[in-house]
Amino acid sequence: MYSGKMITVVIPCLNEEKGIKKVLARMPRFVDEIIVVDNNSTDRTAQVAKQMGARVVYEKIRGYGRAYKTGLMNARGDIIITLDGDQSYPVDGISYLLEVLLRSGVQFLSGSRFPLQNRQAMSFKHYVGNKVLSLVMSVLFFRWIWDSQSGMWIFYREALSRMRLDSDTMAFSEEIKIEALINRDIGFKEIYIDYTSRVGEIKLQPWRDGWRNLLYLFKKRFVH
Ligand SMILES: Nc1nc2c(ncn2[C@@H]2O[C@H](COP(=O)(O)OP(=O)(O)OP(=O)(O)O)[C@@H](O)[C@H]2O)c(=O)[nH]1
Ligand SMILES: [Mg+2]
Repeated sequence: MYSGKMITVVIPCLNEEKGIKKVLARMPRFVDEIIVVDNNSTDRTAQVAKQMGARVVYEKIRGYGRAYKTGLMNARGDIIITLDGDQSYPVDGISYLLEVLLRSGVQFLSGSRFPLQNRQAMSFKHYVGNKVLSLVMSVLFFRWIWDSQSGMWIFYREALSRMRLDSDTMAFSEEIKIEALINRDIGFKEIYIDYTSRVGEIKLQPWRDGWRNLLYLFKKRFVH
């Protein structure tokens, strides 16, 4: 519990046995529920997560968005916090993000990795890709977006009932932000967070995922 609210953390994982151990070891004690979505991992992610006290939910169909939809469906907290299982997002920043959300006047807050402090944390290709996608999203939705691809969000669970979340892929990250910013009852803000290099093997395929995410922005804007 935090300020009278039940807190759930949701972490999608595909082969993150190294990273998830470090992430869960630093999880604040006030977090009531930790849901690790095991996306058909072939390593010991699920066993490690269970040993560290997390609730493991299985999603056999691969896909970042798919994993999130299954995890969010199982969440029971009033407030949900998301991050990767690769230790790249600041677990220690959770109480700070909660304080900001509680005072923000919106229901959805996204952690922005930009302006990027630690340049080693993101390859040049990822950096340019993220910047281009954020610029296109800003133009399409008439609103400056610092980090359209950020994977750390904090929001009230009730906001989910007003969102239409279709994507099963990495595009889910931009989709949930779009659903928050186009829905006045939800509201959307960004707050700076630190970002560090991931632990474990990279899964993201920059060109494939980059193109898909770019096309998805136009689909979301013009087709919905
Ligand atoms: N890529 C990918 N990640 C998944 C999938 N299912 C779950 N995940 C998890 O989703 C989170 C984000 O994926 P990452 O591969 O870290 O993507 P990224 O953060 O954009 O790329 P990195 O800079 O390599 O960390 C990680 O915790 C993954 O383990 C999947 O099917 N594909
Ligand atoms: Mg990552």
